[in-house]
Amino acid sequence: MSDKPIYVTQPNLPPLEEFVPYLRQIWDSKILTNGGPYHQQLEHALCEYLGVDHLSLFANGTLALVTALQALRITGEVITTPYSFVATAHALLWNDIKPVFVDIDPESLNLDPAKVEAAITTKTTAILPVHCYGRPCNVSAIQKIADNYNLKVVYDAAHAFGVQNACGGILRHGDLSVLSFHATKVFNTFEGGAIVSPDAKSKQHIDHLKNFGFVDEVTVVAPGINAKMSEVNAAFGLLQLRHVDEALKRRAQISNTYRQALERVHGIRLLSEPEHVQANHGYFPILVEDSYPLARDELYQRMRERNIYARRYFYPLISEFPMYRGLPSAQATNLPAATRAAARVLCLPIFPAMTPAEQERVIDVVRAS
Ligand code: T4K
Repeated sequence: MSDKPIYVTQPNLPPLEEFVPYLRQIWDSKILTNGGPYHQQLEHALCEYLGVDHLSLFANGTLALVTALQALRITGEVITTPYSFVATAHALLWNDIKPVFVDIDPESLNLDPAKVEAAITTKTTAILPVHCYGRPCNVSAIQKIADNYNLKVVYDAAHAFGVQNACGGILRHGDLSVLSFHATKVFNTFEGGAIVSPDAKSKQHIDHLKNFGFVDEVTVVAPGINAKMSEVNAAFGLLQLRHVDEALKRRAQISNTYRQALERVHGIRLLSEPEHVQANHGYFPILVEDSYPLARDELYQRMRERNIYARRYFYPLISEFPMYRGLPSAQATNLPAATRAAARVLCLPIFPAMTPAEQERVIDVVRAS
């Protein structure tokens, strides 16, 4: 096969020469980690860029999720979506919390607020929704339920870097929001993540938790973990931030091109663009409906034969993995919309360096099948 492979994503890498001065600075200072200068600069820069007041950097999004649940002392049962990356529910198991899966809304593919109340029990302490593909959850409906039942809300905002809704940054909702800066994300620090807190006290507690619980040399206030971001990762984040607007612009163009090319393809459903939302176009999901000539897995396979590596995010559902499938809430009959979406979804390649010719190759396969 002569065509170059096209992966679902490709990290946005600024020119290497631009990173060298950062590395030189790290070599000169010999400060490699533990809240060094780049770490502090990146926290400030991200607060400014994202329009939030308090943010704690993490080694990755999963540890940030685990720590967010710890910080709020969440226990018992937590309501969450099965239609996500497995880390969402794993963060609950790592805290000895029982996930209770609730179905998604078939249009937004986010947790369906209308189904949440029926899943609340005396053991429910929180809701863990995901802004899937960076598309905002129905935050007001979720908050209303949380207020009525005195529940915490932790948003898994791993996909939602830079997303704005009508009320501003999407990261301002809930008690805490968690970001991922993994290599595959819109903004990356190789590995990385963050928790967005509403106030300085929460941030301080979270900062203690990510550093073994240390407050000073001799005081440990909690059984914290090591989830700190290193200086190399933080420096790369600062460099990325200089290029992120350009990258977002290019993603928007690619997304528009896909939309125009595919919206009238029989049997292919595109998710509608949410109103009043500034999106980040981190993913381009299509739903391969029964009226399309190929089943979703056949289209996925046909693409692979042409060296195009689209991904089935999110299939299988989290609720189908062995450590979850025994839960009563994991039964497919409880999750019809999620089950349907997982069987039909295909995320097409989208990344800033994608060329028009590469995008044409992807479009051609979808149209010609
Ligand atoms: N919550 C949600 C909703 C999430 O989606 C995620 C992560 C998390 C929480 C946890 O955050 P982190 O702890 O990861 O910070 C990828 C990512 O590893 C994962 O971060 C992400 N979600 C998930 C949706 O996607 P895989 O297993 O699909 O990755 P992989 O290695 O197959 O990469 C996909 C493609 O990206 C490759 O085919 C090629 C390209 N790629 C990947 C890497 C790692 C590159 O070009 N360069 C690279 O370095 O999970």
